[in-house]
Amino acid sequence: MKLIGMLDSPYVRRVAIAMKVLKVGFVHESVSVFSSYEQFRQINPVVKAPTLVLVDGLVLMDSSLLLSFVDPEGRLWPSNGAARARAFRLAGLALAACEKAVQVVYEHNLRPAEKLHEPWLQRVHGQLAAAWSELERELSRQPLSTDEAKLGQAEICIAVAWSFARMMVPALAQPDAYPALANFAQTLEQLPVFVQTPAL
Ligand SMILES: N[C@@H](CCC(=O)N[C@@H](CS)C(=O)NCC(=O)O)C(=O)O
Repeated sequence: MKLIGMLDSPYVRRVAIAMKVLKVGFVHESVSVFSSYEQFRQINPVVKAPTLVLVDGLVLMDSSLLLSFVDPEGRLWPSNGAARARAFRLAGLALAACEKAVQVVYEHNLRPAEKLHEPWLQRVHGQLAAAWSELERELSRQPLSTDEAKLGQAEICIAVAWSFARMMVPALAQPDAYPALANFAQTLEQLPVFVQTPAL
């Protein structure tokens, strides 16, 4: 299997880290959806990262679907009802944060400055702040394990989302405002699987 996309994408990085945790073998090809658009288009005409090319050549996309495909038993999710619901909630919040941070980056990098739509940007900033606040409250109330042996999709998503936002939109991810979240992500970033799968 080939995982296509750059690790500066939180979606690509979450899949790469999860596949390593799951010990699913893959080859990573770091192709950009922007600077290597044409090369990416040859692999997947929809140009979405991450893309997973299966051994028979079938092309899959969307990080959550890729992870469902490579982990049909859901080994990176708790099986117990309440713990499972909480993990889904946390991963959902982290994925929403990824989406909102990406939207801010696109708004600034892809749109001419005079065409920035301030009301939309303010709405996205508010949504991103809400996702961080919810995560901060959850992690303060009930901390998550930082043990590499117990890493699940929620833990991976949260750390990857925070690190992406710190890298791309640091003003919108201030550690002082979300200390539990920042500490959690910083701790996970020191685990070997995270260090071996750097965002850049
Ligand atoms: N929901 C998708 C989002 C993937 C996504 O938006 N990836 C970005 C890179 S971070 C991308 O492909 N951007 C190019 C585009 O949308 O045109 C997932 O989970 O994989």
